[in-house]
Amino acid sequence: MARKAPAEDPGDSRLRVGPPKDHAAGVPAVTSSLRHAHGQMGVRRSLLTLLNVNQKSGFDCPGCAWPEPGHRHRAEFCENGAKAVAEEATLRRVGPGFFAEHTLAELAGRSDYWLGQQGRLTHPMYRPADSDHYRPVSWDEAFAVVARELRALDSPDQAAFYTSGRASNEAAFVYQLFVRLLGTNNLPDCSNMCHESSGAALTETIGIGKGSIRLEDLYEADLILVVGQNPGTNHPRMLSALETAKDRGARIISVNPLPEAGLLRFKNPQRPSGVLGGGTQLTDLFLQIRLGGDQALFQAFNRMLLEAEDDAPGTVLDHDFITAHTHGFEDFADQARKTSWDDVLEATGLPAEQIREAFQEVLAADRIVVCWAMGLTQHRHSVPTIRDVVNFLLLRGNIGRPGAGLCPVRGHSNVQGDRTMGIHEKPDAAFLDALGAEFGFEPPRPHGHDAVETIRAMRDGRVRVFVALGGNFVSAAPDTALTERALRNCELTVQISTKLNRSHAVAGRQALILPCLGRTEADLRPAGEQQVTVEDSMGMVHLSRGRLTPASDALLSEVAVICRMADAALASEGPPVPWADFEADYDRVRDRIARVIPGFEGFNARVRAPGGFALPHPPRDERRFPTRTGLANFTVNRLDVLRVPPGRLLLQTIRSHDQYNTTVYGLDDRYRGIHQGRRVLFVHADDLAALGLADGETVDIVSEFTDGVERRALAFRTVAYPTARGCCAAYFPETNVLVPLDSTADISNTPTSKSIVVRLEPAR
Ligand SMILES: Nc1nc2c(c(=O)[nH]1)N[C@H]1C(S)=C(S)[C@@H](COP(=O)(O)OP(=O)(O)OC[C@H]3O[C@@H](n4cnc5c(=O)[nH]c(N)nc54)[C@H](O)[C@@H]3O)O[C@H]1N2
Ligand SMILES: Nc1nc2c(c(=O)[nH]1)N[C@H]1C(S)=C(S)[C@@H](COP(=O)(O)OP(=O)(O)OC[C@H]3O[C@@H](n4cnc5c(=O)[nH]c(N)nc54)[C@H](O)[C@@H]3O)O[C@H]1N2
Ligand SMILES: [Mo]
Repeated sequence: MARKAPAEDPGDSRLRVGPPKDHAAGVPAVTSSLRHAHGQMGVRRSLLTLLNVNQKSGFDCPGCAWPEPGHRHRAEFCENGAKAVAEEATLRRVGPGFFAEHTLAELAGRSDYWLGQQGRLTHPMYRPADSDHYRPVSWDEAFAVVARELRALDSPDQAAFYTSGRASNEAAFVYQLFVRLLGTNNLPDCSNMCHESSGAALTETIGIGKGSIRLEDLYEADLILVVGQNPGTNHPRMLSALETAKDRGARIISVNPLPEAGLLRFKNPQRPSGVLGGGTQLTDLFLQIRLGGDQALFQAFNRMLLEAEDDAPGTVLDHDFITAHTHGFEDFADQARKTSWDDVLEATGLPAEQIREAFQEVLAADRIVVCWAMGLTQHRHSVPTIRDVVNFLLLRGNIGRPGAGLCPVRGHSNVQGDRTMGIHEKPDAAFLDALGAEFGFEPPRPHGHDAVETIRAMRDGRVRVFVALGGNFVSAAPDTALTERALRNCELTVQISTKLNRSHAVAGRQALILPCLGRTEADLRPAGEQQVTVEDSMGMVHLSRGRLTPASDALLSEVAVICRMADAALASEGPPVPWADFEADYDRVRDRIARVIPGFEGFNARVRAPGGFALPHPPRDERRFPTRTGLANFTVNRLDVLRVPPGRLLLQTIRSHDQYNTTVYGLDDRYRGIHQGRRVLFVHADDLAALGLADGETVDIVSEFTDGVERRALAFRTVAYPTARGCCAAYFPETNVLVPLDSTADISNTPTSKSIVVRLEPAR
């Protein structure tokens, strides 16, 4: 194995480490977003663009899925939304000349940061079999290649169609329709690596895989638990919502191995006190939990709730709710009473008094909201953990009433909408029935491959064509070396993308880059300007309309790319589908969505109302739980304690403040005190000492998994950092090499990106 660290960003040699910040946002955030925007698009374009983010007639911020408040500020964007917009609206271009200059091998050796900095893709490009360069092609030629390779397969199940969560509802709907007409359910998506555990746990327990609150509920809560989430960086607009909740008297408990700046204190740039004063203290109680300890924490709460009820019958639990709306209470309660305190203390690493202190907050609160993100979903026992969160809320009737409920905070801006549109490798029968009836065909019924299964299938030659609607699969997926081999093993890989990334460089024998319009750009068609729709984290559907001149005349919208690809690939086979009409006028797509997907009746009219419309959510709206039992299900979950052999640490892979998943905007992680570098490993000072290491040393991180394969990430600088003991943290995607493909969450099959057993070795 090469002993040299991978080709890295020039900035790495200038790495500086300072103390972490104790607050988020405020003036530095505003200046930082403007500086970044100016660098990418100049001053005039920056202002025009940023003033249109999330306005009622503007475009949906491509940053995250946090909902827009009803009353919007003139500038309803955050620092990181501004960066996401600047990244797309950049004036830099990657045209045919660029590809003539660079070989694939050369591009594959570049970092995600360097690749992203090259700019927007401008032309469809084709890599002929085994060539070391891409060359320009016409759109028709490109679609002919896709059609030829799909027809050459023995079965449609030898193709897989990935989706990243930025695709609009309209693009997602025509995409899954095409794939199912082709005859497969191989529709892996970024959700498989993200909130799949939430979907799996919620569908089983409450009957719908989505959160049960609206933004207003957060404002009305007495207690908000923010668990396994870093909103200061990843959902900055959530901080304003938490601030409003605080103003109205809410208490906030943060549960996290890291003391994340945004959770501790928030300086709102849109308030005088945020610019001039000390800002708002958000967190009332910080529980610095061990990685993977949350199931134990919620089981402890559940046991204490039952015991408090025993001590004062009729005062703690919501018996009316439990009797009328739930199933399985007795079995659950029997088990919960037996929860072992020793296990709880070991798993959480928290002092018993702190858990009791947190429990007093729980007892004092009538209305409770639990928010979570990747800190809960990317562990082996994520599904049981989220089920225990559901148990916790069910005990006191905290689902389906104002100010209370479940709040899985989604990542990509339309990841929830894509699932609603049928991007799912395990579609439910009712959806397939409706789709088949509308278009006059029998959709395939067997389940398809999720993201992890798709990698296995490509590795083994069972999937030969890989198409991606957005995203950067090779960098987002686990086990980088294996995933690279898998993709290179394909006959054809196709990337529908806005920006250059590693998935264009690590390609199949033949490869296509199909460049498309982004959210910020005007989609002008002969039939008139087209708009798309998206669904936010709380089930609100609204329009998004770009205004900017497209990055190149050669770009097509995602809807157009998919419709033309489908037309070419399906030719005259199967039932007639008016692809050309769909492409010309997205209202025609929405008419079909309205007929296939419940909740979208009258779609075209309702989505044009200001602010859009809310999708139905039976548990939230009417305390109706469409589960197999017809009730909300309590569940019995074995407590899983992650044990780490001596001399080892649990590693979590996280986002810096200067990245959007695999898109690296810059090399700083300001809130954590990191400047001009990314190869850092955050470890508690006492753990460093116990391992015979110190702050500032260079180590290799070696992942230990039962398959005996040695996975190694080279040359990380240790940073003594106040994380929970026994735990460490480093950035994704640099550390994806360490996540074993076979290390996934039970049931959801999500890679365990937040709990990898590692040892550290001084870099040789
Ligand atoms: N600017 C920006 N915004 C983004 C993204 C981005 O990359 N950049 N990505 C988007 C996407 S797709 C997503 S899914 C979201 C991700 O949003 P987050 O989930 O906030 O992202 P991560 O950086 O993975 O952070 C995980 C957080 O959970 C904590 N954590 C890890 N393990 C545990 C655990 O076992 N228990 C507890 N209690 N805490 C734990 C970590 O310390 C960290 O604070 O953000 C979305 N928004
Ligand atoms: N180790 C580790 N791995 C992880 C995670 C982790 O926490 N740790 N998090 C996981 C999570 S939560 C997620 S969601 C996945 C993310 O996985 P992906 O969604 O696959 O990755 P992104 O980095 O968001 O994709 C960025 C690329 O999308 C393309 N793009 C951007 N906008 C558009 C658009 O409007 N249209 C089209 N067609 N393309 C566009 C650009 O070319 C850009 O390079 O990664 C997962 N991987
Ligand atoms: Mo995500």
